[in-house]
Amino acid sequence: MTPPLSLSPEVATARDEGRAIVALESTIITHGMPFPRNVETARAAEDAIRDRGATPATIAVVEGTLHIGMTGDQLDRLAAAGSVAKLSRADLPVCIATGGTGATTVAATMIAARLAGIEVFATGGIGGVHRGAERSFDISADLNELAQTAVTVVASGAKAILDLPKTWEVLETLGVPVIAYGQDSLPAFWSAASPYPAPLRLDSPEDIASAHVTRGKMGLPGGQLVANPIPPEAEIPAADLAPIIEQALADAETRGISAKSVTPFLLARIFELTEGRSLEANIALVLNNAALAAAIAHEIGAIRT
Ligand code: PSU
Repeated sequence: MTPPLSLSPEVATARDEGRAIVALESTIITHGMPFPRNVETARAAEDAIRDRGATPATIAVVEGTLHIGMTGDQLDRLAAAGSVAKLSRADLPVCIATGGTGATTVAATMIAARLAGIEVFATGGIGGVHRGAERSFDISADLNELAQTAVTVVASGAKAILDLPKTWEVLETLGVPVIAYGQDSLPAFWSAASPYPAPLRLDSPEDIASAHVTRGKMGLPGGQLVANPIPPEAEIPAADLAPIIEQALADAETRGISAKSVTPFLLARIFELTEGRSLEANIALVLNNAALAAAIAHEIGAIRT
């Protein structure tokens, strides 16, 4: 049974020609950034991939069709739509079955990429274990997805609004390779370094591609998380951010924000509290991740041919 996938002409051609393709998610557009910077960033991320000779495939569900690669018009409409569903593993089939429209999270984008035969995906930061998870049990479905879907995800670690040590512990338990790119510590989204040592470190797209292919050959389910630090000129030092994150978390608690709304609320509140600086950093790291993902996709292609 084939799901209702729709490949954009650009992605269909790239697939026919066996060219490198990089998936991009859409929740970052609808729930992660304000309009119009969201759509500008979506286009810039696509261009960062094209500039490196690979093909971008932005993924979203529009009226029941799972799009792998979107037209400029579709991106504009999605970015400007006020309330779009945020689709993770549980919601994706229901949205498709009922003709709905929604943006895909890391988990849902991995599923869609895998269905389309795309092995590399770039985003900003994965979801993870929320602070206070010992009370709320709020753990992103992104973590389980990394354990079961064979896609290499390039992100700047997990978002620093989360409980990072618990997030890394869960990924370790799930057997997900967490690979810092070119440094010994794990990045912390808006900040390049953190006190947490990286379980694995690789210094080249070739090595990351080789690890991806080896994992597949061994028949191991699941993907890899490549934790790519934000470029130094764009980072916000962790010490500057700590009180801001605390403030945003306190505001979320006061307002009773829960479940899927937590991450979008915190990102928007941190944007206000940093007077936009967090958004500039987020954009810089997304573009940097898109570029690295394109290089990894090329190397996977080179190994396979
Ligand atoms: N990267 C960003 N901004 C975002 C996201 C990633 O720079 O908003 C999205 C991804 O779609 C990720 C989601 O899957 O945040 C995590 O949401 P949650 O914590 O509710 O699982």
